[in-house]
Amino acid sequence: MSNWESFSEILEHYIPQDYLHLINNVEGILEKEKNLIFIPKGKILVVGDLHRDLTTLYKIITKFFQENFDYLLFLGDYVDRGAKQVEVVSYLFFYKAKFPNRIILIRGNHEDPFINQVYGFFDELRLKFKINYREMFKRYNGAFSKLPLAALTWNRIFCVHGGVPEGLEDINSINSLPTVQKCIKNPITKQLLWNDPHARIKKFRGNNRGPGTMHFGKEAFEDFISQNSIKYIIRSHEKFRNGFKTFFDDKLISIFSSKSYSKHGSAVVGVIQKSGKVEVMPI
Ligand SMILES: [Mn+2]
Repeated sequence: MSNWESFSEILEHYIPQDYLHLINNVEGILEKEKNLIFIPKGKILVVGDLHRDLTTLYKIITKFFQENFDYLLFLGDYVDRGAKQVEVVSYLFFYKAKFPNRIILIRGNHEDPFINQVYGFFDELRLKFKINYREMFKRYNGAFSKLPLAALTWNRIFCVHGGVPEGLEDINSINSLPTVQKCIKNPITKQLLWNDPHARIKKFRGNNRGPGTMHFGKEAFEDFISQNSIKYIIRSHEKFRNGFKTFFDDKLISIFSSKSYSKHGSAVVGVIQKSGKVEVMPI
């Protein structure tokens, strides 16, 4: 059952109050979710960075319904870097409001006003809403600030936008990190959303993405997964040649689901089967 076409028509007639109503609904749902959200047993479709790629999002939603997935997990970075950002967020919020337990949205480093004021979202809101744009910017970022920071599946697959943070031993302590942070300031939260894997380092090293961001190596990764009995980590945040790359004996899978960056870009999704098997496939 896909409401894709019907929602396209509805969205064409949206007025600012309708957008605010949708934001309110989703905020109410997000307020009840934990920072580390648990996904029960089922077939899960995992999506990496979207960055306003509405065409790929359409394919993802179609796949989710046609292939009878139980859960649809998005790893963040919904906005910035081009047009159709409001549309992408509206679709995500529409489905989140409709299927709150099956659609899971976690936070990326672009779901932060400090970043999305500069990389495109603020400008798109200004063009689209003309007078109410400052209010819309505040309200969208208010909802983004309530997004969970990571997800853990029934079979111990840890899903996060960035990666392993230095200074976090027990993943359950993610639930005690401050919630409703408008700008991402907490050092652990920042690293969860910003860190990148690195094949040639052991533990942690500074990352040129900016202050407080790190690269994590194989030892850091293995300590983290063994302490928390994690089988795999699925993350996003970086674009690779074929849309994905694996690290650390294929136990870390990095996926990217946006074709916004180039005409010939590859986008992939991750699939976690009910058997526990993990696959990456083009979308
Ligand atoms: Mn990112």
